[in-house]
Amino acid sequence: MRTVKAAVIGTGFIGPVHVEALRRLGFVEVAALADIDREKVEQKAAALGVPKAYDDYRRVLDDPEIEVVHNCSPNHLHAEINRAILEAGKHCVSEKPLGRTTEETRGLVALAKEKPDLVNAVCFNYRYYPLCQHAKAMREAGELGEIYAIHGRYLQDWLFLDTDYSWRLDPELSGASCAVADIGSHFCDLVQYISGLAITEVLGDLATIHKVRKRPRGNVEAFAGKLLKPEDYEEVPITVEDYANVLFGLDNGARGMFNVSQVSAGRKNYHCFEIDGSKCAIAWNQEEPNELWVGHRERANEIVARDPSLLKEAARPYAHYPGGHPEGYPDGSKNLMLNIYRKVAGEDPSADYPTFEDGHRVMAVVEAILESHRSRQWTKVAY
Ligand code: SOE
Repeated sequence: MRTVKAAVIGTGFIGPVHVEALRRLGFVEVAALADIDREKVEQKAAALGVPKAYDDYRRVLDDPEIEVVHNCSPNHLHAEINRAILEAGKHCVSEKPLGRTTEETRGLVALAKEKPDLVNAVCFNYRYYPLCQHAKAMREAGELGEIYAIHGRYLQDWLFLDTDYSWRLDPELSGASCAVADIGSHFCDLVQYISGLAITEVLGDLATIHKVRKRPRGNVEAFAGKLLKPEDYEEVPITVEDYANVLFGLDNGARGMFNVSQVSAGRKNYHCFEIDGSKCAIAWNQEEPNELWVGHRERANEIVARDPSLLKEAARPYAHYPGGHPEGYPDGSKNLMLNIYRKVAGEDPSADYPTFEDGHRVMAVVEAILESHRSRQWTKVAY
């Protein structure tokens, strides 16, 4: 495989996750990092051993050796930077959400169509856990039967205290939704991908548990988990949700529900789904990702272990170690990056990865949930 050079824009929680995943591929060189804060980007580049540090993302786009640009900036910059990456003739790997509104994401899908030679990808990484791939392969083989219902939850606690603050709570930076867009988006993408179904209508009930939060003076990363002293913060009103319950309908008539929370004490990244089919049910939990539960009525339930020898053929390449040697979050990201870069390197023209179209479709679901909450009515998803 030829060597591909990449740059990562954004050095918060997720930028370094991309750097690590890319390095594990073996044929990708992370040539540059970019962030607006010169001191921070230089420190991160030195710590991660990345040769170039830019304090303006445009310099990445002008750098002729860089073929692929990863957009790990805060949400309000996603659309602008994604557009600029494609217009500069570089492959674009965007963090979710693709943009803050469907107006932005629709425009990006249209631009991507004009650039068929450039990869456009969105990081819905949870698809690429081996047992999620196994679940999808079970559905494709007809082993779930007709899907009746999908349910699940995505719970975290990093916004549990009123002293927890993040740019994700500022609609100017994050968009009109916090928890639904940040983590509900992953749930919706994952269950649609595994089931092969599309969410067509929603009924959302959103809540802002902490209506006033203590914003630290200075910037704080997700999961930073710092406890603050009174002199360190100022009080700010919060308008976006940190909790939501959502009912939904799917295009085969199946029913669904999920809830999301970033204020559930003790839940760190508790992302779970269950899919009920006419032949069996399946359940998976991101915090125990090496087991898939298969539920039966007329015989004993099963646990499928993440052991390559037990996985469906299509899922096997996503498991890199023998059973009993756990794989998790960094490995799912590595699997996603491998698929994207096999396409970039010309090794696999039909590689499976989430595209701008997928990012747009999930944003349409998020917007419908917000509209439903506002109108207190079931709302159709306007793709
Ligand atoms: C913060 O809620 C966050 O980092 C999300 O932004 C990620 O997408 C999710 O994987 C973990 O939690």
